[in-house]
Amino acid sequence: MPKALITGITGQDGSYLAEFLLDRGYEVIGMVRRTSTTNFDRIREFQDRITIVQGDLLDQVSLIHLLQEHRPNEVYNLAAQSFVPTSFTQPVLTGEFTALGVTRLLDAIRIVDRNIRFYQASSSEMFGKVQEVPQRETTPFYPRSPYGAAKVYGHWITVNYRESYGLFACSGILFNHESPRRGLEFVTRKISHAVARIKLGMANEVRLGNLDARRDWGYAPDYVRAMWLMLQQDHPDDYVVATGETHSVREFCQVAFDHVGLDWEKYVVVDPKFYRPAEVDLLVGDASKASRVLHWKPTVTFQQLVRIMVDADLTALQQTGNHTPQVG
Ligand code: NAP
Ligand code: G4F
Repeated sequence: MPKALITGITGQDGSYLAEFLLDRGYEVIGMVRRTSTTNFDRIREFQDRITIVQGDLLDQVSLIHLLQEHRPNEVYNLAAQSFVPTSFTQPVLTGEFTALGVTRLLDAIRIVDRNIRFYQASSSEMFGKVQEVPQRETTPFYPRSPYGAAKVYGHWITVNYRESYGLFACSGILFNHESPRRGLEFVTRKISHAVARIKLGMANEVRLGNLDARRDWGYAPDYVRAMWLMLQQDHPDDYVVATGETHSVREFCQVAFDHVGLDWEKYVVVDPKFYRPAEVDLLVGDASKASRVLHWKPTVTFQQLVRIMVDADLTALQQTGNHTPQVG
């Protein structure tokens, strides 16, 4: 039975990846950091089928011990401070988690077992002020936030450990991917949740920042399949994973409100509080390498994604009432 260690298992992608690997017969070890209260909402349904272990990307000794004790065949490094606005207010901490955390884990692998296959969660945020449209593996990086800069470091240290020590280390340059499990602070979920609340009479507006920003939005379960495929190849490499379509935040609002029969312009309020010190205006990926080598293709369209998210929030709110906190 192959064994995989997932850092960031309590996050959106970690929870989908764990389910995906369990379905393929993997033993799954999920690393969580110590908190005073647990945050297992996304993994509760299959928690009894995985092993939860404590570790922290800030603490290299914990990573070495984990690898020594559990001896995984594959390590998926999904843990990060992943919210771009927080990276502007906590740039040093973001660098510790999202940049240096990658080195701590790679070096733990180098010390414990160089045969471990490693996946690094790189990001389209690395392209930032884009130097080419669409963006591909060879497009130069120009990050626009401390988060983007930290991910560039994480990307290059992954390449460096592959080239220096022969590690099977891959970097997946994933464009935005969303789902009903997306954190409430990210724009897609903020919109789908607000649409459901407005439709149910629980709210009467949603305050957003830059409606002109364009993203290449895909469906998270499709993207975790790409992560796994990267580690099943004969050679380690880096891949862009994207749908190839780009849409604005405004379009996301239109489709989401349309889906419940409401006019978005009556409910969306632009609030400069949500503007960023530097913005990424346009992202659209060229995933032709992933298609050619991994035979990967997205299965969910933009319109379907928006409807999946709105429907899930409507159902959850109808079942549980208004228990979800409103967040910025
Ligand atoms: P997410 O929902 O924010 O999950 C982040 C995970 O990292 C959580 O499980 C969090 O644990 C954990 N974590 C944070 N700091 C940690 C630390 N010091 N030690 C151990 N664990 C820590 O993110 P996601 O959307 O699933 O994304 C997964 C990865 O892909 C991230 O690296 C993100 O930057 C990257 N990425 C995401 C996208 C996207 O569109 N979703 C696109 C490209 C790249 P807690 O539960 O304790 O907070
Ligand atoms: O949903 P977002 O916060 O995602 P962002 O910044 O693109 O980052 C996400 O995708 C990256 C991949 O490219 C990941 F690496 C990263 O970890 C994260 O998962 O914002 C999307 C866009 C931005 O341009 C933002 O300015 O939406 C715009 N926006 C407009 N109003 C808003 C809001 N974003 C948020 N979060 N909240 C708003 O009210």
